Amino acid sequence: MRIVVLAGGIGGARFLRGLKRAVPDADVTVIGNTGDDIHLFGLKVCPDLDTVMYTLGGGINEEQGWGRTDETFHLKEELAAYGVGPEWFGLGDRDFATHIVRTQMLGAGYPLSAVTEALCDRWKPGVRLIPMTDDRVETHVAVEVDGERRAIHFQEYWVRLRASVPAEAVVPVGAEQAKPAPGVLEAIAQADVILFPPSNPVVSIGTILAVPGVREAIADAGVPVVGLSPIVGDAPVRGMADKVLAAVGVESTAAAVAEHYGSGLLDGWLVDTVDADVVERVEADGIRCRAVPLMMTDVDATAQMAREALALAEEVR
Ligand code: GDP
Ligand code: FO1
Ligand code: CA
Repeated sequence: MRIVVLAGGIGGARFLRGLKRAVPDADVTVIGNTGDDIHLFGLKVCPDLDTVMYTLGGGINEEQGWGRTDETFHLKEELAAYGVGPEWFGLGDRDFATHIVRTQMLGAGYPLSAVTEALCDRWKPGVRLIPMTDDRVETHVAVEVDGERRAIHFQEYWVRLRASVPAEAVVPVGAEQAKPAPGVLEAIAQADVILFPPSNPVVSIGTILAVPGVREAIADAGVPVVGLSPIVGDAPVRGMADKVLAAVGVESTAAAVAEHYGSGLLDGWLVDTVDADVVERVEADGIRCRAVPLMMTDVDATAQMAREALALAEEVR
């Protein structure tokens, strides 16, 4: 079975670990969000791609959900001693190596998709991980600071400000001109099923869908498209998805997120059992909906979520 998954960072990566446990023989292609990417210290950092790669490859810091296990921060401290920041972004020594290799290969002319493949040669995530695009896309967030509206990098909003001010708009800068990376549209066209893991609907999956051709390819693939809600009990399970959902005028409920994707894109939607009351509303919108446990407490529980998603896909096929 060929499965295509659109993934952000933690939510996408943890779901993929469960999916691999549930269907070890499946041929899984992951289309990764690159809107969170940031250039720091002359290096290109791709948080969501790395989170997927490290999580599936066994190198992730489990508690944190991003960055490397067994990490140290000597390089960051040395840079800080020179007054070189930003001090608010925690790049560890082990993680730095990934960004150095990536930046070196990009400098030598390799596209990000080829670089990602090379990095995965080491980590062996057991899926084919493709960035959504080889072109530069950077999510910016419009905020009001001291009565003035300005756009800041998504990482500055998320990490430095901890989403503490309202996001007035979320813009994937460069997306309109971006082309899907090689293999993205092909994987979608050849998929047997397409899954939206419980990733951020705006800054993870929304950004991938903003790359011209991707949304259309999914809608035209003629195979079941099934999503899992990242919103449980009217709040994100972790992170600040509610802040960026508000920026696009979507309330933080499992039903509203399904409606935001819409029946033109989604065939099936899983909500958590605590949100069972919204099943009828989602189905009235033309999206088949089931309420099942959606907390990724461990890999077995997550594998069960993946099985439920695939079962729903068969129901709507
Ligand atoms: P990020 O790029 O690291 O923010 O990760 P993603 O975009 O892939 O996923 C973030 C989303 O995952 C958040 O909106 C969370 O609500 C959601 N999430 C995290 N853990 C769980 C979980 O156990 N269950 C569900 N349903 N959602 C989760
Ligand atoms: N998240 C933080 O909250 N603080 C950090 O200092 C931080 C550093 C960092 C370094 C590399 C990396 O791949 C991810 C990192 N993240 C950090 C996570 C990341 O900022 C966000 O969680 C995602 O981009 C949101 O999807
Ligand atoms: Ca992300």
